[in-house]
Amino acid sequence: MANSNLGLFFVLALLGIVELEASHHVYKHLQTFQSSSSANQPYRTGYHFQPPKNWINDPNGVMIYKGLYHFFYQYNPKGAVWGNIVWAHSTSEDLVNWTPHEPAIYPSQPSDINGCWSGSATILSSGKPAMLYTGIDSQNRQVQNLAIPKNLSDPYLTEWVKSAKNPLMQPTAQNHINASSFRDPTTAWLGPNKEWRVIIGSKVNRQGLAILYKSKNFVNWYQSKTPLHSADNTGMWECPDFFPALLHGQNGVDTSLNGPNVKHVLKVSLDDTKHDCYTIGSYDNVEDIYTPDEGSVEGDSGLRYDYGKYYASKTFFDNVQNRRILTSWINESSSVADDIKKGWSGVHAIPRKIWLDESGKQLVQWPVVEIEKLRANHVSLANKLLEGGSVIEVPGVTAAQADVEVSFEIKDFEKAEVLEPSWTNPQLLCSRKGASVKGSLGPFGLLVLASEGLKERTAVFFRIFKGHNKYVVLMCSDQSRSSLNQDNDMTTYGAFLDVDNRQHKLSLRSLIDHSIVESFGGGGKVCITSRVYPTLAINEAAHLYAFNNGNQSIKILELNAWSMKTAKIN
Ligand code: DQQ
Repeated sequence: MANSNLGLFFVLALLGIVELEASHHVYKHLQTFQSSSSANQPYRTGYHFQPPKNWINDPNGVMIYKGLYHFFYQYNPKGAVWGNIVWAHSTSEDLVNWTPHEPAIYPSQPSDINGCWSGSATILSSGKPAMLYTGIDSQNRQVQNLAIPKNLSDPYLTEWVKSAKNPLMQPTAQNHINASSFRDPTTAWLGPNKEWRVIIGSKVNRQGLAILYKSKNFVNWYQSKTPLHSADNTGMWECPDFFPALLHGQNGVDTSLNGPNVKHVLKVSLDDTKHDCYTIGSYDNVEDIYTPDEGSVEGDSGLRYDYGKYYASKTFFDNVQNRRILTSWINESSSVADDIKKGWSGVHAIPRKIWLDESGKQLVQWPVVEIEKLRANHVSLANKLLEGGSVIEVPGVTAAQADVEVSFEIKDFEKAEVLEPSWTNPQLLCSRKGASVKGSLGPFGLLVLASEGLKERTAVFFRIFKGHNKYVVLMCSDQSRSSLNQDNDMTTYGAFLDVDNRQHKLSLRSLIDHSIVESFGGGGKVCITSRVYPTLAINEAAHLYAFNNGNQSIKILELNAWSMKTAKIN
């Protein structure tokens, strides 16, 4: 951006930050501001989903139709900050390469004239897809609308027709629904009485709510007397997602399935903290009540899909490959000034297969297998001892765009540091004990997007502690030295990883893509995604290392790394 533009930006930004509305910062004057974005774009990704320019947020209406994956998403066609929201649309045969289409749903009627916000796809019994989405109506109220494809024989579904009956659900004086907290309908499911059910995110004071509506024909909806679920002191629930998961195995199932071998998952995106949290429980489809299992923690201290940056996610059932797939928006960690300068903001995570762990107590996630077709230049290491204090380079891959899988062997568990009883917050523990803080068993792991000499590096690592009556594994992603540009949010992320210590083995996979690092610990039991903006470690100047900063040796049992080819995205 030219200097005069930058000056203008700061003046506008000062005047323009008007309020925090519906979870997104509103920079009114920047919503239609198109800078002549620079040609030097070290932070654009090679295989993560993003459009050529502008702002994106939540995935919407994800589904498979006639063998094609459809991906819609919140998009500002006019600028690099949130605003002017439409549903942009891309399709794919493999979840890796994406073809763009014209926006599918955009403001055009009184019930969505001020914005087409998030929503979901439901495949009706006839096989016909239907989109329920939130419209911001002419009075700025949040209401729920329906759109269906114009031409079902077109696999690309490029044209969508809105129901003449919109809005189908709206706040009224009778239902007392708050018109600015009523949004993001889920995929609907069929109950035993053949009525459709859908939930909408809401809140009453600080109580988060999943308001339940029912319908026989998908057009006339009535509100159920009680919400499907609510939880005190959790704030607004955005983008809820409610789906069944099999007790055993990795297959996904249709959203309407219920029965003895099934648990239910309720995910809510907490507006207050911008975290996607979930509980696992049971769904009584006669009373229409969801009850989290005993011991399930609600709200921000509960389980999260991802302990880094990962918000407004949505799953869908892929009935061709019998799997449930999770998609999500990954926001920037850079300043708004830098977003304006580069002309875009936001990427989407690599779609993940998601299933219930054998314990039934948490979900497991793994990048869809299709992403592996981008792998090239395989390099590997085996049985390599990482002595305390050592750093070894993994040469031969394009470290700015790579996929790395490593498994470590840990001996001498009894040498682990003692976990103080007050160390209950893993993120805090990771930031106190970052990668450069020496330990006993760890920190050990990977240094990604690292510059030669390690002035810049993002450290993804483990530390093992001796807890009260078991060993505790901490997984961290330390961004504190990820960039020399201090304008970025460099928060360190962390989570405890529930693994069977007796195995003495720990695995880590990181998908590295210029400004995003998605890491999967313990085979996908803990995921941490971070956005980083190195100034030195860019493109060919990026390096990849394995490290151990504990005083005990750790063995790399196996390390496999690949350069990742660039996908054809939009
Ligand atoms: N984003 C949408 C809302 C949703 C929020 C607006 C979550 O529908 O609640 O762009 O990021």
